[in-house]
Amino acid sequence: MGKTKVYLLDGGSLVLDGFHVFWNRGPAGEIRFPCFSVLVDHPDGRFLFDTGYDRNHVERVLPFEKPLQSAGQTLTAQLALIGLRASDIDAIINSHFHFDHCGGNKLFPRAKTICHRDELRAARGPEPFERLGYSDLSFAPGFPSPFPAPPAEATEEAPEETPAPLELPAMLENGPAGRAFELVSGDAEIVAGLFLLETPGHTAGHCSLMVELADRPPILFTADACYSAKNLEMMCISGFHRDPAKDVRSMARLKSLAAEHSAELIFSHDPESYAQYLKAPAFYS
Ligand code: 5PN
Ligand code: ZN
Ligand code: ZN
Repeated sequence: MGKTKVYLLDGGSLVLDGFHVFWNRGPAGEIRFPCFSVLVDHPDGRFLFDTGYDRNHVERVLPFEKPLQSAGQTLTAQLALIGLRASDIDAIINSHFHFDHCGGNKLFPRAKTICHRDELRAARGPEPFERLGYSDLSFAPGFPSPFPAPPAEATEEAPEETPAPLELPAMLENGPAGRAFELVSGDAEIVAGLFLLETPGHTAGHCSLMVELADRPPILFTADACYSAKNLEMMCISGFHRDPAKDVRSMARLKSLAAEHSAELIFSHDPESYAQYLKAPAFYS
């Protein structure tokens, strides 16, 4: 049986103010940080953890984040680096549905989408202050979006004011617009040695991912429960959060999980650490 391989797929970078990266601490000023996706090539399937941002979406809806994404940093080009096509991906696992983590989901119509049950609900009906974060709903074409992609021909009707309650049974059967969703709650072992771990607070259903490997300690992908090593050092959460107290507890959970499993933390948006990580076509195994 093959060994699990983990690839970081570079997705370019964005800019935020220091007060958004380090909530209520700053200092102010632009911070450019990386965005990436993770391919877990496991004996039981190929899993993509997050799918980065869609450059067109960010240029249209959040141009102030100054997206830099070359042709070589698209998800399609990154997969090609390791000889893969979209149809080779069996499942997407989303840490959460902020636009910089689900922008590429639509490229994988054949893959099922695995996420926390609470996260799908949150994306379906975000709080007003979460709308920009959840602005790219292209992963679930049935969801009403205040930022609809420009229609191909005719203008679509205006989005509903208040989203109707989520019909979970219908969604579990079909997924939004025919996509297959697998909703988890609680910590879950997706396949042997691949753990989706609840780290809520940044968003309602945020999760981190731990991957066990044959020849090295496990890797714990924090996703946005901890942007960077500096955030962890300072126990300082990002300025985007559903529940700041839960977000801080999740950061503490990541710290204790890393200690308990001797895991290596890989942070979601850390310019300094990212320079040290292996990037595809290189891999961790
Ligand atoms: C990178 C980034 N930019 C803006 C937002 C937001 O409004 O909620 C989350 C988020 C981001 O991750
Ligand atoms: Zn986020
Ligand atoms: Zn993010």
